[in-house]
Amino acid sequence: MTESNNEAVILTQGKNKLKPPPMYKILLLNDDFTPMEFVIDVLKIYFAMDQEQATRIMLKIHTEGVGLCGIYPSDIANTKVNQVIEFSRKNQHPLQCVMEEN
Ligand code: TYC
Repeated sequence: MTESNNEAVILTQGKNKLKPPPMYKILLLNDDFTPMEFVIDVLKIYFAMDQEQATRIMLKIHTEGVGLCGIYPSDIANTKVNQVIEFSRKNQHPLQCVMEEN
């Protein structure tokens, strides 16, 4: 057996100590100014929801104050939060999007 094959045997026999990555919830917050249709567009564009799902989540945020958009690893969650905030500010809406460890 070659040296590299011996290494492979040792590595596969060792206890696998890899933990799954920490995951982050992305939440949208309600406000009095952002149009409902704009929030639905955000959910469709950035969170791959269809019209029905996006409408249901938007109404949940509207009535309860906060709603879950998705759960992602930290780099993806960060990117999405920044994209949603940039898209909202470019359209002059105060929509708030935050992430928290799951
Ligand atoms: N409350 C807003 C309105 O009545 C709609 C809204 C829903 C805003 C969800 C933000 O995250 C939000 N136009």
